[in-house]
Amino acid sequence: MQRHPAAYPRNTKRFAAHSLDKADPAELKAKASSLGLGFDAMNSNTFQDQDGQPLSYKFGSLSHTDAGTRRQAVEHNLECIEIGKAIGSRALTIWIGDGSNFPGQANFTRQFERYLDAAKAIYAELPDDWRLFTEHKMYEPAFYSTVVQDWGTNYMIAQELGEKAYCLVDLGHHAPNANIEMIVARLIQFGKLGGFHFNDSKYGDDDLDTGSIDPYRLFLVFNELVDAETRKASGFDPAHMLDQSHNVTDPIESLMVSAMEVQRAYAQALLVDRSALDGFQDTNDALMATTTLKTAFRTDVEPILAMARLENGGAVDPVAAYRSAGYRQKVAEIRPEVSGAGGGIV
Ligand SMILES: [Mn+2]
Repeated sequence: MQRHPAAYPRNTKRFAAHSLDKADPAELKAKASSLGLGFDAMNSNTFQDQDGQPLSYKFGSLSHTDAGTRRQAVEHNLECIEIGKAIGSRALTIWIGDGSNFPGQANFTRQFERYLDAAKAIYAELPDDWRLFTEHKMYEPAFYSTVVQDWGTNYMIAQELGEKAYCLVDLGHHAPNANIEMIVARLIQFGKLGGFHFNDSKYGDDDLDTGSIDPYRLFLVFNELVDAETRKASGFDPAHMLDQSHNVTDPIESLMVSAMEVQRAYAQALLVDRSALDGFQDTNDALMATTTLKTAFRTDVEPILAMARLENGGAVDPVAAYRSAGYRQKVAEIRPEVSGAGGGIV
């Protein structure tokens, strides 16, 4: 499935744009504006070969051993920036599938040096008011080693590139049981948290719907975000996006439910009694500290969320409203059928 990371709307409705769409940017921007929509981060794609592409990314893109292939990948990212400028985007997200599948296949150091050189060439062309997000991922499609495999390497990249470079955290791109909320805290502490690709996972990078497996982990991530927001952590301005694979559901319905799960986690995190938590932490009362978090997590905030939707002109029950509107059936009649094949890995 080709996945299109979609922005989680905060105050304005913004969506991540996938660069493969070569629709006329001006037309796209005008249509989106007429609907009150905007575009968030551009996502480059050098992890799949495109039709008519001269050089293959089979053995890498930005870190490829061949300078011409690296240049092609850099040019693609620069084109994403140009399209992004035309549609009002102000961020570029780079995720590469580069790595190796056998011990000895690649020299770790030289491969990362090539990546950094290519990333610097992209960064040099980044407009002043843009941000560059790099996304780490533990494995897949490179199953032995991945160039940007974890938040440590991601942080090194952001440090090497400069102040407009930030780390993107995709919840699915970690080892099972990794303490993602702590990674989030670290990146906030050092001013390098760029934002999120929200999703959930049972085994690996499953890209299941946000909050569908472990809503408590999502809450714990938001607990760190609210903590940073509350103490006005410097440079804290994360982008919120959903990056999921919808295989058995209507993607629009899944995105609605996932957006609500993100809002639920945020609302619950806002309910944490932070001064009480601080006190329990300072006095090493582990039981009461964790109970303070659980108390907020167990609070049913659904009535608050439903009222917030209503007051914002939305539906109390978005999925029910969407289904009764018959939108899916209507557009299915006028839009051409497209193949679901493609095997996108993000
Ligand atoms: Mn992602």
